[in-house]
Amino acid sequence: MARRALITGITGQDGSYLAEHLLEQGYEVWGLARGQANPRVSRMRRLLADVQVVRGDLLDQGSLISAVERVQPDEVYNLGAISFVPMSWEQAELTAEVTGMGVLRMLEAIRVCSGVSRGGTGAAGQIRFYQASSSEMFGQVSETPQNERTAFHPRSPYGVAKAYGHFLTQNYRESYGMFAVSGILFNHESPRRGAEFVTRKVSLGAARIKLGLATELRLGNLEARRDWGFAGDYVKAMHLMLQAGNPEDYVIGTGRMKSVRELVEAAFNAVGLDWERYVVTDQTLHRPAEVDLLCAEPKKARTQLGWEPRVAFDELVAMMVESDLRLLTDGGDPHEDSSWP
Ligand code: NDP
Ligand code: GDR
Repeated sequence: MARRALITGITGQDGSYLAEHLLEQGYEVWGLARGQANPRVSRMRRLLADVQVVRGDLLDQGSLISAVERVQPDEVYNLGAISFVPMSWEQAELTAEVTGMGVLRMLEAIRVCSGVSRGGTGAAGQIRFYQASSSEMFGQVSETPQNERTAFHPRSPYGVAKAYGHFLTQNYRESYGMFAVSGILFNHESPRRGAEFVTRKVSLGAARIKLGLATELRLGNLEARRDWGFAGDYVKAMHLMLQAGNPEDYVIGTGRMKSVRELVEAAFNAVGLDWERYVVTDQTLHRPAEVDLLCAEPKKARTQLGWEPRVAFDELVAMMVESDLRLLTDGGDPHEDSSWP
């Protein structure tokens, strides 16, 4: 019988790549979708016709229990979150509820549906759980590169909520014997990345300027450095973590850092333009507390899971810029939320 996976956050970037990967592996894939008339659900259905949809919201405990009861999954991937860091200052309580407490509700839904009690039972390992933890938990880093033992110092309400979800996942593993793991993923991007995140904002900006649709691109801190990889590579690590013999947490990244400035340079080079003529820095786009740098040490994932990133930074930027040039030339909709500058 096909293994069954339930993915929260199915309408997001990672949800789509993970669903494609699991379908290729022969899984029956279910996506949890919220809202009465969520336009992202119909868009997702067009891209992923074979994914079945179950309604539910990370804010609603009962809906998660019903979803787990209905789907009877072998694996649950909890990707749903408020994931845009600046939004977490504007709506800190909502971020805590969705990104933090949502993890508790999902773990409780699994615990209740599989009849798991304190100390663990035979049923404890039946549903395997993946939590989408984040390198934002490292925040103001205490060492570079960061690995599974590096201390956390989150710098945003988002990072704090993710740290709660991370420790809770570990705690359910230790308290109930659940197969519950966290992937501490560093930034990963793709042509499907939301337009509010810097890589996509830059690829869309460069493409628009190249096509004469815009004359400038406004950005915040150009000195921040990140370890950027390709989302299609990273979802494979999520799946591998749930196939391992033991439930453990893993850092996933490339081990290479680039600055926002280097990202901009690469994107404008890809369209043959000099970025310094078009990029304007804007103080209002700086964050109340910045994460200056993040760089992964993915050694554990390499040695224990056999996972390696395949797409390098320059290739990733070129892929995103080319995709946005095509999209804009064809008159496509970049699915932007214009409320974010
Ligand atoms: P996206 O922002 O693209 O997707 C977030 C998803 O969460 C959407 O499908 C959204 O659905 C869903 N969601 C939001 N609120 C709720 C809710 N109340 N109930 C149920 N679902 C909800 O994120 P990514 O795909 O980029 O990331 C996936 C996960 O990985 C997130 O948890 C993110 O924090 C984490 N992560 C991402 C990294 C990255 O670089 N991409 C790095 C490290 C961690 P809707 O359509 O309903 O809004
Ligand atoms: P991040 O991603 O906060 O790392 O979180 P984002 O792309 O938003 O920012 C990366 C860095 O770029 C700087 N920056 C800008 N960022 C945005 N969005 N817009 C700008 O105009 C801009 N100018 C400079 C930021 O200050 C920051 O330093 C992502 C999300 O996917 C999280 O959910 C995930 O957990 C982490 O990656 C790992």
